[in-house]
Formats: sequence, C-alpha cells, structure tokens
Amino acid sequence: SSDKLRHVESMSQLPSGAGKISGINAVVLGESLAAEENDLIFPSPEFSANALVSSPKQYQEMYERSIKDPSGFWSEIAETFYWKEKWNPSEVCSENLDVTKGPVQISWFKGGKTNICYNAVDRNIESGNGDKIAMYWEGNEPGQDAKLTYSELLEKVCQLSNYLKSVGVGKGDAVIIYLPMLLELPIAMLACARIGAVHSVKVVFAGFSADSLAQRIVDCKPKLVITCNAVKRGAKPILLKDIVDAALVESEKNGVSVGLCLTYENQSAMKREDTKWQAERDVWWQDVVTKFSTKCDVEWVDAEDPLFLLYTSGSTGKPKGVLHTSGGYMLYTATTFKYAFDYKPTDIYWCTADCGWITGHSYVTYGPLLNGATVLIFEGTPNYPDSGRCWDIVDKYNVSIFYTAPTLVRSLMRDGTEYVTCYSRKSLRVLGSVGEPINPSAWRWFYNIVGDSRCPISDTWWQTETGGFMITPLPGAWPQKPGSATFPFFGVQPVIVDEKGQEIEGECSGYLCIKKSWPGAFRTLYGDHERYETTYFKPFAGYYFTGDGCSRDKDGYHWLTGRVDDVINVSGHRIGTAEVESALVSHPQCAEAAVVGVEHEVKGQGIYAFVTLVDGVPYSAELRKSLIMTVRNQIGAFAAPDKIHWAPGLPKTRSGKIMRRILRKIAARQLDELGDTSTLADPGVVEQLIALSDC
Ligand code: 6R9
Repeated sequence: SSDKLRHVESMSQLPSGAGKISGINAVVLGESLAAEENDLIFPSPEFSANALVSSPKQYQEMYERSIKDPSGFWSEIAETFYWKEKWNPSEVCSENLDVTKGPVQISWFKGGKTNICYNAVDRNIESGNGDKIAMYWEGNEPGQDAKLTYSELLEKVCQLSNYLKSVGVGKGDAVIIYLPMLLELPIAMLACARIGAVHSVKVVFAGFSADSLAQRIVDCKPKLVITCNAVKRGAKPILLKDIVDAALVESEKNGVSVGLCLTYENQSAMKREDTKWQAERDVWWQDVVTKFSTKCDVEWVDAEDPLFLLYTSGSTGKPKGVLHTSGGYMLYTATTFKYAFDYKPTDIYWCTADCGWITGHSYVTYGPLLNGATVLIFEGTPNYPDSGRCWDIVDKYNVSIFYTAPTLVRSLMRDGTEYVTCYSRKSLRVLGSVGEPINPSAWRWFYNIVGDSRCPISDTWWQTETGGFMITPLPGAWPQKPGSATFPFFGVQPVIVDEKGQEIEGECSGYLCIKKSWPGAFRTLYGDHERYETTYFKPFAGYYFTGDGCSRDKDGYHWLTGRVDDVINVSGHRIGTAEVESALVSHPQCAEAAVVGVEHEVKGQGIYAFVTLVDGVPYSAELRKSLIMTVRNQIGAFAAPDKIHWAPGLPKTRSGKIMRRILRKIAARQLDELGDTSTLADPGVVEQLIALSDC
C-alpha cells in the first residue's frame, strides 16, 4: 500500500538513533502493518531538521537528564524567566507523594518570587516585541474581528488590575470569571494574576448552569464576579447575566453573598438597555475600567502562592477545586507549549478550547503568551455559519499550529471533506489533539485531509490536575502511531501498575500512575487536602494516580484507554456519573437514577441514564424532556443525557450496590456479555430493563 511505501521511504531519512527503538526495523522489513501499533508515520526530514528536538536520540538525552537531575534541568529553564527574588537553590523541588510517609506535599522553587503576568506580557515588551500581535480575536460572525499587540494587551490588563485593586481585591482573594471567548477573558485572568488574586474561570455553555456557578461561588467566596450581559453562540444568544443573577441568589441562600458584579457590555449580542440590572451591585466594565491608569505595578508573589482554582468533575460528589500555584506552573506550561508544538516565533497559534477549561488556561492564555506567541481567540462555534469555518479562519490568519479535540475532528469528518479541501490550509505546520483518546480513523482524517499528510499531530495526554502535557509527541523527534500519545514529556515518569500497585515493565496494560512530581502538578484540592490525598495518592501508595487506563506497546509507545473510574468523557469534558445522577434524582418524579457512559460516534462517550420513576408516575416523552432539562439547568448542556432508559428497577447486589457493569452492557446492547447476574438481589430486573430498551 502507499501508506506502507511511505514508511519504507521515510525510514532512509530517519534521524540517527531512531533505529534503536525496537520494532521500527520490523516495519521496514515489510511485516504486516495491520495493527495500528506497527504503523509509523514519520515527520518529514525538513520538519525534523528545523525542529527543536529533531531525533529520538536528542529526546532521549534531554529526557534522561530531566529525570536524573530534575533540579538542574528545571532550574536552567527557570533562569530564562524573570524572578524578583531567586528561589532557594537547595529547595528547587521538595515533595512527598507517599501517603504512608506523611501528608502529601509538593513544592517547586520555594523562596522564589515572580509573577506570571509579568513574564507573559511585560517581559515580551521589554525584549522588543511590544508591537507584535499577542492576540487576534475572531467573533461569532465572520468579519467580526479585533487584535491586540503585546503593548496594548498590557495596557488593558493594567486598567483592569487597577480597577480590581480599587474595589479591594488583593493578593490571595478569589475572583470568579464567567465570560465567553472575548479578549476580555484572558485579560481578566492576567489582571488577577498581576495583583496576586486567584482566578476561577467558569466555562460558558449553552444552557442555564446557574447551580454549578453557585456551587463554585459558595466554595471559593469570590470578592466579585466578572461576566458579560450576553453572548451569541452560533445563531443563539445566551443571557449570561441572568445566569449570574440566579447564581448569586442561590449562593446568598447558602450564606455567601457577593456584592459586586462587573459586567462587560457585549454589544453584538445584547444592548445595555435590555440587560436586567441591580444598580447597587452591578457595574458596567466599559464605564469603570477604562477610567483607570494603563500602568499598574506588579504584585510579586511566592512561587507557591495560588494562581488559580479550576473546578473539575470527580467520580463522587461535588466538583473538585483543583489548585495551581504560580512558579512551577509558569515554567511547565511555557516549556510544554514550546516543545510539543515545536514553537517558532513566526507561528500563528490557534487552540479551539474555551479558556474555561484547563486547556484554555495552559494553552490559550499562559503557555503561548509566556513564549511571546501570537494567539487566536475564537468566540464562535466551528460549524457556524457552516462546517468550513475553522479552515476559513486558518486561511484568514495563516494559522500554523492548530490544536483541537477529537470530538471536533469527528464531527467535521462526518460533515464531509469538501468543507476542508476548498480551503488552502497551506499555513498549517503542526496539529494537536487533546481531551480524549483520538481514534485512529479520526487521526488519519486529521492528518491526511486537514494536514495534507505533512503536519505532525501532537496528541497530548494530560489533565486539569497535571497543569500541562504529560505524555505527548515532540513533533520533530518521533515517528507517530495514529492514536498513541507516544512518550513522556521531560521530567515526567509515567508508570503502569497492576491492581496491587506493582509497576509492570515492558509491553503491558494497567493503571496509569506518575512517579515523582513535575513543576506543573496541582498542589491540593481547595479546602480539602484530605480528598486530594484520598483520590489521587491513596489508591497506589507512592504514586499519583491519574484515573486513566493505559497500555504500552513493544516500542514503548503509550496508548491511553480512557477513565477507569466513574467519570464519563463527553466530547473531552469530564462528567462524574454521580453529578448527573444527583441532578436527575432532584427531579420530583425521579426516584432513582444510574448513569453510565456509552460509545458515541461524535462525542466519544455519550451519557446513558437509567431512571426509576416515583411509584405511579407514567412514562412520557414530556417527562423525558423535563428530566433532561433538569440536568442541563443544574450542570450544563454538555451533561444532558443522550438517552433516558426507563427502569422499573435497577440491578443491585444484596448489599444494595448498583451493578454498573451490567448497566454498561445493557446500554451498549451487548446482551450476551452480561456476565454473572446471580449475585443480584433480583435477577429479574435485567430482563425488565432489556424489554424496555427501545421505549
Ligand atoms: C486536558 C484535559 C483529563 C482526562 C484524562 C483522560 C482524557 C485528555 C487525552 C485524554 C487520551 C489524550 N484525556 N487528553 N485521553 N488521550 N490526548 O482534557 O483535562 O478535562 O481534566 O480531562 O481526559 O481521560 O484523564 P481534563
């Protein structure tokens, strides 16, 4: 096949040292390429020649150094940033990851004082790049756009910092940001960082998620909320301010009152006259912020001072406030960005993630700006006005690095290649993927169609908790395998362990853990260090447990296989089954609910809910709708169940535990794989459920 030919051809151009990976030679010798595992796709010789890391050998040398001497490795990188006071050289890293030896604790660059906003903005201006574009903005409607140079960005950030200070926000205070992808969103993050305030961005989604916003307000007690009146997503306006109003009423009931709501007037979506207003609490951004000086001194913070809180789903109960600190996170996002995308100063970089996710924190805002990059911020959706929007934008701005999620790739793939091929895309150089495992067919479509078979794909595996990339290709170094995240980033030691927590070597599969800390690691769950230890460090003593399954092939490539806990990954968004269940049972007509993940063509996983109604309530299409609305309102649209399966009863063990294993099989229609049902309190429920499958 031509694919095969390509491998053989590129083998002769393989950078020296690559042959050391066992298995590569086997491909050249013409063995069957049936399995993805044997499919190697090489970067072009020109790409490798110009890459920051251009061969497996070079990667190996750098990686080994980073593991043998982490303090030396990361200190050298830290030197390239500005520190007001240098860290204590004997305390570059101090850690205990072993719960059996005492409290889990991680710190990097103790004693150092710096500021991430200073390093991401001012430092670029001081090095002569003040007139370089820091951010392009592309609005929801084609033709709506804006841009900011680094100098202009600094002025905007300073004005907001000054305003925040004027209303009493200071170091360590929390600020909740609930904004769509306007330039004001990264500006608000940077303004908080500049004065040492702790930001917590809540992602904006279609759907009314006032409850989840209230939950965050109650947890972190912000000094103020920053929002805008409304935003248009595709053709639909979302009234953000209404959501904030409701959330503030709700948090008040729970004893937390916020006296100030700074509201940006997003004129293209809604006029200020139409916005509901509470004069004693609400303030228009445009009325106050612009009055402040465009200069604002930096608040120098400790490397270990908190930078932000980001809430994410766990397998049980309320969302977890993942806490990241300043110094280590700064180095880590900057360094991972640089190497995984083989960043060059001439690149135009676009990451489609919303700033409200960790990907938007680390790889829309901080990582790229710390490298002085030009970043594109896109307010709209990829299929509005049609499915060619992304490539239209790529051509308009000459985007060279395009970083997105498999769910988007799959949905565009379904819409047809003609939406892609009618655009030039010749500016593209590197592609990236994040959020869930990318299936090989989506990988190939992304590579062959979007990237014209010339752009390496960085399939970056990482988590909210890890702050930055953990397992990722370095595009010029490694031949890729479609669907594999390849090898660990510098300083990261992934291990695969069995049920007993024993490390397994060589070709294997098991639970993915990380040995030793890395600078971008989260330090705690806000206000709940015990939950931090229990969730991440107790399952396998001595290791950070990722919650993911992983296998390693004969060549040492890593293949992530998805969550092993009760977390569902829908379009790259983590959703705890428990969260959806508790939203469902809050519906007055729902007696009980059990939620499982099920394979979904576009979203990766879909949400499948088994619902038992209160006695005597009949099934109806309306009730189904109203159950789904309840979830949308409480959590957000992305958590809405794809299927409600009526369940007169749920399969439970005699001790009352729901057997999700069986529900997963019913949801997947794998009825011949139900397994042992004899331990059920009432095996009859299984038949009942199967009978109701298509109701
Ligand atoms: C960055 C982000 C983390 C979970 C993670 C894993 C899944 C993310 C992946 C991937 C396979 C990739 N995940 N990237 N799985 N390959 N390249 O997505 O953070 O929202 O916290 O989700 O997402 O299951 O554990 P977060």
